[in-house]
Amino acid sequence: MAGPPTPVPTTPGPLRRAGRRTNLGLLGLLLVAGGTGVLSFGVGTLPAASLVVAAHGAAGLGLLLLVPWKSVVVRRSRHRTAGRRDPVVALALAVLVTVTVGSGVLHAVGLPGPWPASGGIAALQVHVGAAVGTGALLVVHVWGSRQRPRRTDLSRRSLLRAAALGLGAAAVWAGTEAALGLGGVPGARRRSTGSFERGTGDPAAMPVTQWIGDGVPATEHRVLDLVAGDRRVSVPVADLGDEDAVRAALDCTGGWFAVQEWRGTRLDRLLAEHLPDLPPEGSVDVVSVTGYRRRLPLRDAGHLVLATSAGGRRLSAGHGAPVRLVAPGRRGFWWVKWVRRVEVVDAPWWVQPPFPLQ
Ligand code: HEM
Ligand SMILES: Nc1nc2c(c(=O)[nH]1)N[C@H]1C(S)=C(S)[C@@H](COP(=O)(O)O)O[C@H]1N2
Ligand SMILES: [Mo]
Repeated sequence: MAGPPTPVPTTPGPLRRAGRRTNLGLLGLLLVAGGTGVLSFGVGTLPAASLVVAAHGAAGLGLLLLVPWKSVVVRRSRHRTAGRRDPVVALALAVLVTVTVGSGVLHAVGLPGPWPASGGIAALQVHVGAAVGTGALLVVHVWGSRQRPRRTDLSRRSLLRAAALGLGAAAVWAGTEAALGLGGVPGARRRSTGSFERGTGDPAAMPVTQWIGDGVPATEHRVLDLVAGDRRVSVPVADLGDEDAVRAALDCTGGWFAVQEWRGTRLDRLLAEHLPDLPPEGSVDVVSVTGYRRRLPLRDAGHLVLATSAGGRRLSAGHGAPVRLVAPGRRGFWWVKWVRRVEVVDAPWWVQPPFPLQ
């Protein structure tokens, strides 16, 4: 594209200051958004979840505040060659950030999908996929940047500016939430984890959800193995009690939740009955007949239920029959379906992949 050099456009007023600080602000918001996004999948209890999800919304929406500045930075960099980034990466990054923010907002407003037109994909699935892509491209885009940390990055002025950006971002988020409420859109009714209610009190109306690619077993297994060291007890599933009931929300990271009355046997009682004198510390591996598994702290056993029914009806195959884990206060991926084995182990619960692999 040869031709006479175009003059560097002049920029009005405050936008003239666009530059390094704009880029640092964007980077900071993207890092906070990515971190709180992942964290939002890990937090299942309400006060904590509200904070994480609010911080996430603020960081994500706060990006919009910097768009006018960033466009000046981009326009200026077209007139330089030194220090220019790969324009293909930069463009792809801009597209991915736009898709990430757009799909996040689509979910929050109340169009969570899954839409038939997209092959049954939900807004949050698009969102997380685009966010992962954003993270990868961000590394490439920032790598080789000539920017090095400067002492002035921690000056009083810079910190004030960062605080102003944080406040502005929080204001955009609060304004958005208020608008959703005033508009009476479906998004106003989402839980503080961001999930929409689907099938409360009516398990049959609850979506059947797999984490990645697990499948509903063709036949029901009949025994549950309880294991600790070299002790192993096989309990017929038909003998499991139903004396323990708990009302709890199954809250899927796919963006929906349902409250049911779950009924079955509390894990601490089951273990005490069949494997007496367990040490108080350690973990339990709850393993599905499909191989899907989660490790939980043994001291939580008093809050965990091996459930055989929901809403007064026997569990359906899709929802985990003959027995599933009910883990109140934890996100859906902890609620292992089709439980075949419960094994007490010494290793701490966090010695496992943070999210299931199947
Ligand atoms: C580059 C990274 C990311 C950006 C810029 C971003 C941005 C956003 C935005 C703008 C929203 C809408 C907030 C609102 O309107 O209140 C949102 C919602 C959401 N995001 Fe992200 N996000 C990112 C990464 C992630 C990741 C990695 C996850 C999960 C692993 C995630 C999970 C969520 C969830 C669950 C919601 C719905 C929250 C709600 O309904 O208020 N995000 N995100
Ligand atoms: N064995 C097994 N258990 C599982 C899953 C899975 O894929 N396999 N998915 C988990 C996830 S992500 C959720 S949200 C809940 C969904 O339960 P439901 O299908 O009964 O609605 O089951 C959890 N238990
Ligand atoms: Mo889920």
